[in-house]
Amino acid sequence: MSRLRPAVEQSPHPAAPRLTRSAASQARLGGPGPPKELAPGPYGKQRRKHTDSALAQDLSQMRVSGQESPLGHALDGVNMRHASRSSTQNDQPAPSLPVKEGPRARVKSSSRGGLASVARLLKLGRCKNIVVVAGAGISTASGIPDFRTPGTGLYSNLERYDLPYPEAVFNIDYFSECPQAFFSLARELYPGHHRPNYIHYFIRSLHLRGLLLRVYTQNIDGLEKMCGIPEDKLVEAHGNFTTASCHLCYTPYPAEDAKVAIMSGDVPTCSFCAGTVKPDVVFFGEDLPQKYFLHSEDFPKADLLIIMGTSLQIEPFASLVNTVRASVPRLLLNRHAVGPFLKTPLRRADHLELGDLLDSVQRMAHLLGWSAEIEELMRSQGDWVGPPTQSRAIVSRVD
Ligand code: CNA
Repeated sequence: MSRLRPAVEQSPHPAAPRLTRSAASQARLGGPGPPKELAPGPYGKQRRKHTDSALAQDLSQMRVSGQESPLGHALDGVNMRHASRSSTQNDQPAPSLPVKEGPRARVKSSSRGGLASVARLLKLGRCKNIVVVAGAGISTASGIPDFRTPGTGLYSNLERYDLPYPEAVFNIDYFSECPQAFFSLARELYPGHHRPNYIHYFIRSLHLRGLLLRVYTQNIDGLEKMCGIPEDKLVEAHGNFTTASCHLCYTPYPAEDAKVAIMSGDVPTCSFCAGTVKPDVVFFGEDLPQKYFLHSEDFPKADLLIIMGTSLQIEPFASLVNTVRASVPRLLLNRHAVGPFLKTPLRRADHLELGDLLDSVQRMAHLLGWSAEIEELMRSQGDWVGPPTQSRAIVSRVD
């Protein structure tokens, strides 16, 4: 499978570089499942040591497809294990990653019936194995900014670290040099600061009705778990904060001690090699958690795919949405068209509803007659603070 996504002809932006958390994982996308050497480690995931073999090194390289790695410029002198260099664009200036999202005007949200069509399918009982693919956009209503919406706080907060591009915060070499950028993000995202919102509870509601096959999230904020979606229904593809280990020798480190150090501005260090310890959030070039490989069973089985709040920029996660059967309805709920929804004409079974995600999900719940149940669920966990018409009132923050 190609590591590159096809160029999007109608996009006004330059061809978007694609990032891969683990090219090794992508190579296995759609394959028969996890290879034996990736048996679960002590924390349910394996992190490939970069010295394993030349092949392993090659497969674990971070890719910024079609363009010079921004870090190639930004981190002169740093041993760039992961930086890749395109033979055709070596002299490009260090880019800030362009947003690969289509202009709203080009794709009409109503052109394929969007929410209403999919709600109808659900009501007809046609969708009983729903896979949800989620990104940072589902947590913005909880007060956690995403990366790509301009002018939001998360990236602004990181600006003082002079990151070459937003995702450098997840680059292991950048982390080696400047752990404080990631630790600043970690202080924001450590569970306890934010509460799940209506969108998380909508997903839980799918589960309570026996309709949720699995939710695959790129988020590391833990809000899916916090709203009550059970572990076995959840794949946190980019890891989480519940365990920690040394970024050099992978020696486990007590997660709570790491949290205390990071929250108080200290740098936790490994007692074995003195390397910097980080929470087990997946960085570029690291393998994805073992559970991620459930995708090879789940996606062929899915009878509805709901994609929410993601720019579909990070591989191998982004390509998952192309692995459902062609006849399976895919619903994109996002502010902009992304990924395969940028192509025109859309695939026959594709639906999209563009706009604020919280509003879209509330409307969908209304169409399905689920609003009262979701509100009750939220009330029972102390997360309901306002009527659905006042979208922003649902945002709750506990710190
Ligand atoms: P992203 O690249 O920032 O894209 C988010 C997408 O959601 C964009 O297309 C936005 O237009 C859209 N969006 C944001 N808010 C709304 C809204 N209210 N209504 C509708 N659409 C909205 O984030 P991705 O998840 O695609 O990128 C993957 C990275 C970002 C992951 O690896 C995460 O680890 C990382 N991240 C995680 C968090 C979190 O855990 N909450 C926050 C920020 C970044």
